[in-house]
Amino acid sequence: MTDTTSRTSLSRREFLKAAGIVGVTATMSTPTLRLLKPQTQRTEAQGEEKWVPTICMMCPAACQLLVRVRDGKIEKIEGNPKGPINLGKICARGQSALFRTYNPDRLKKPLIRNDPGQRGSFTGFTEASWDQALDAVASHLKKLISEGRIKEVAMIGGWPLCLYLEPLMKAFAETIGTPNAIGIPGGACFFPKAFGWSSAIGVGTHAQILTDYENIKYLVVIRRNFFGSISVVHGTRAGQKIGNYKLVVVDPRFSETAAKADLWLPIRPGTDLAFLLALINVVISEGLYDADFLRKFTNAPMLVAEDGTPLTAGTDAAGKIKYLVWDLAQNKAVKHEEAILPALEGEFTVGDKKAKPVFQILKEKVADYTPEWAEKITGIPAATIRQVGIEFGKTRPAAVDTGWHDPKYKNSVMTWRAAAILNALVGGLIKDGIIITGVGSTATPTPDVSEESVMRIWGTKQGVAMASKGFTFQGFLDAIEKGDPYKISTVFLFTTNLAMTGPDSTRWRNAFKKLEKVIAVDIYPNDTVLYADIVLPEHSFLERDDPLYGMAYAPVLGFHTRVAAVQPLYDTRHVIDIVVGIVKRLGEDYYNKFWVNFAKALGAADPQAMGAKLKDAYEKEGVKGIRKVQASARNLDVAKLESEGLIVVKDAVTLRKEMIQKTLNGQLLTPSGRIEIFSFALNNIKAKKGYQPYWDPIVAWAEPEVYGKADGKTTFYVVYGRVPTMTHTSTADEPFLSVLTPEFKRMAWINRSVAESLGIKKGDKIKLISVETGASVEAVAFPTDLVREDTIWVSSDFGHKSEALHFTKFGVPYHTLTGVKADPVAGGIMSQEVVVRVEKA
Ligand SMILES: Nc1nc2c(c(=O)[nH]1)N[C@H]1C(S)=C(S)[C@@H](COP(=O)(O)OP(=O)(O)OC[C@H]3O[C@@H](n4cnc5c(=O)[nH]c(N)nc54)[C@H](O)[C@@H]3O)O[C@H]1N2
Ligand SMILES: Nc1nc2c(c(=O)[nH]1)N[C@H]1C(S)=C(S)[C@@H](COP(=O)(O)OP(=O)(O)OC[C@H]3O[C@@H](n4cnc5c(=O)[nH]c(N)nc54)[C@H](O)[C@@H]3O)O[C@H]1N2
Ligand code: SF4
Ligand SMILES: [Mo]
Repeated sequence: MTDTTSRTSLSRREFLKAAGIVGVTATMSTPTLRLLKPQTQRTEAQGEEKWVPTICMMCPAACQLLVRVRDGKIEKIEGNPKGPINLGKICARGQSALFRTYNPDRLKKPLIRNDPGQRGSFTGFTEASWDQALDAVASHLKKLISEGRIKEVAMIGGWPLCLYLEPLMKAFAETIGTPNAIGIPGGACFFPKAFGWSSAIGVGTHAQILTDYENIKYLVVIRRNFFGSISVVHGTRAGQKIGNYKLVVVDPRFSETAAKADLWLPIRPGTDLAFLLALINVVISEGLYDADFLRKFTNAPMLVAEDGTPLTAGTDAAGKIKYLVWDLAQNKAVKHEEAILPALEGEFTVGDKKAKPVFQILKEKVADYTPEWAEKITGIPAATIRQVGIEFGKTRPAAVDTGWHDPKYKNSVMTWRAAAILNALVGGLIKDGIIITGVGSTATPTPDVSEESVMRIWGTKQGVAMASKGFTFQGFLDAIEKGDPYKISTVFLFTTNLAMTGPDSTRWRNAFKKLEKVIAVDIYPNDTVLYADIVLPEHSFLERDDPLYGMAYAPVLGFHTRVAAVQPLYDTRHVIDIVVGIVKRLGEDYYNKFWVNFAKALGAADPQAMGAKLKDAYEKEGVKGIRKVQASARNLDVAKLESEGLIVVKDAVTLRKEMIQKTLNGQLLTPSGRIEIFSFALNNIKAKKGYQPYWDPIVAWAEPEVYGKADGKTTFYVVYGRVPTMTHTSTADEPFLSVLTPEFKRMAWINRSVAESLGIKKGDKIKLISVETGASVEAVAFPTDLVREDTIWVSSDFGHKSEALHFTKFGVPYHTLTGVKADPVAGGIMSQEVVVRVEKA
């Protein structure tokens, strides 16, 4: 690890000068306050201030902002008080977002290099005009097209693109003719968790479901840290009501959320599923479940034959599966909606078949998952598990939190499925506890990707059940290195720092060196950008107008946008202008096709007509024109949208009522339209692949790969999390945030008594060595009682090597330790299936 201290402080002074912030010394102790104060005083006497609405892009939480601008300069950023997402609040990263525009390290002009041998460093680049850079991209694509090699192009997106403009990337890919375009967040962030939830309620991404923090009375949080891995929509809501609910935080280390909890349960990593199964056991065996909810809202009464086949009765007009229940009132099997009192328990004879309600099977299944059983697996005392189970069952509303990030283990899907089932048992779904957001209420099923895509072919080969969704970007490695299933020669990196955020990051770095051409769209010379041949710098988010977006996360249905707060400082472009600039150079046909594909990817009912409108509007007014077309297609008042930044079309009360009604009517996105205690999706996987607990149609214990592999003496589980003042690897170079982040959050946490026995002291350099691959990474030790004895905790935000970043400091690039894997259901990266040895460096 390089010592960056001296260049950091020097550059900070330079930065302050560059940002025009005078009167600030580099010796400040509370930089936040002192930095902002002089500027406020200095500008009071000057031009008129204006407040410009936008959406924060410092992390994926999409907080709604107001930006104070005077004399063409950004002075201050605040939460938009009208914003239903963050309710006027923002975090430290949002506050410091102005440095995203004024950071001197930004990419300021397109860059081209001719010697691919220099990939991996910032040397060898020459500044280019936009015409030169876009011509270079277009001529490479033309060459691939003329040689019939266009499928060799892969487009990989990071969260800043995927959250907002994945349709742009997909339309670009479709237009040039490659099936290989995917964002990394699906496999690296959320799909296993989302699929676990959606197997029960039809939706499950963090944008689609929200814990009802306003009303909750008992909250169990697993694998999540909403006060540390912040998104204000969750943190604010949970924080404002703290004290109104009992908070139980399950985490192998003492997180920021654990610090606010009534009960912290330091669980053995990867075993939350056993904990949840034992809670289910307690809730059922103590009779604390909500039978009425289960009967009305879920398929818990559905009859399942002895051979495991559900008794179905065709589909309705909307394609939803109809099924039979035993009606105790009529004493016969009828369709669910025709029953007066569906049975939850017992065994019945229907025709020549013996069948039991799903709830009965669940009860029998979890009978062995006692707190005593779970204690052995999780390390949490049985008495504590029983106590939590009883409290959870007796308090209403109670819920297991939605979670956000979890591609961590082989059993991640089943873990979140168990959370959903536990919530259903106490009526904590949709009506209470976990609610469906506006974005969730309008969700449609994720389409399959092309059968020819590398992601899908690779995922299928790995045996990933949901390979058709194409989230398995890991597959590009084999394609680049070995041409398997075919060669990928050209990669577009759209706003991703894949050289740090992809598992087995060293392998990614080496793979980038093997490519014919690498093109990166970014704002910073991050580690990944150093591997590019053509660098296309984007405007910062505060310098740009954006299209219209659905309001994710909020419990309302609404739309919002970005309005440019200031003119671009440098020779940068909007990513839409970049893509349009490329397709235009490919010729009129491609250009026209692009607009239709873009309209299609945006979900237009008539892509031809919408495409023509978008093209026309863009030619007249650029991105603002696109926004106008989108807004008028939804009958939204464009002037209001541009002045306030957002429009709510359905409030929280109306939305919730509608969702409850939809659930009762059987209109959820699940195959049966109801909450599925028996999952038809998982049952399909079972039919195709045979039975494994990882896709049990109801729920079952399934081990993580690392289970039992760390002894806490010489071998350890590695768990990671985020730091409140950092976002993944993209904020390490923010001068302000870098100063705000305490050093111990960059260190590797190791249990104090374990550290003592290994002779490791605070600040010692240590090595974490992967038991599986032998890969090793250096870290600075932080001995503490706040982590389990068998566990090492690291922040996932650090470890940059780029010499072009001047404000980064030390940290652990943990993805050098992770291998390339895929969980068997969702294809998630299994980012914590790692056991390490610890040595003094
Ligand atoms: N090491 C590590 N790996 C991880 C994670 C982690 O925390 N650490 N988290 C996992 C998760 S949950 C996720 S969601 C993924 C995220 O993976 P990535 O999407 O790769 O996340 P970041 O590290 O934030 O990198 C985002 C990139 O976008 C650039 N960027 C930021 N704003 C803009 C913009 O306005 N325009 C353009 N063009 N570029 C911009 C940044 O400079 C940075 O290079 O990573 C997964 N992998
Ligand atoms: N400050 C900040 N906030 C962010 C982000 C960021 O980069 N920085 N990124 C955003 C994004 S894209 C995402 S995906 C979310 C992620 O936010 P979260 O969903 O909260 O995910 P993590 O931070 O990965 O992990 C949360 C906690 O899980 C604990 N943990 C690890 N393994 C286990 C386990 O096996 N069992 C249990 N019970 N706990 C475990 C970790 O110690 C950590 O405290 O944060 C979002 N908000
Ligand atoms: S949580 Fe913070 S960084 Fe993320 S969008 Fe909100 S204000 Fe921005
Ligand atoms: Mo994420």
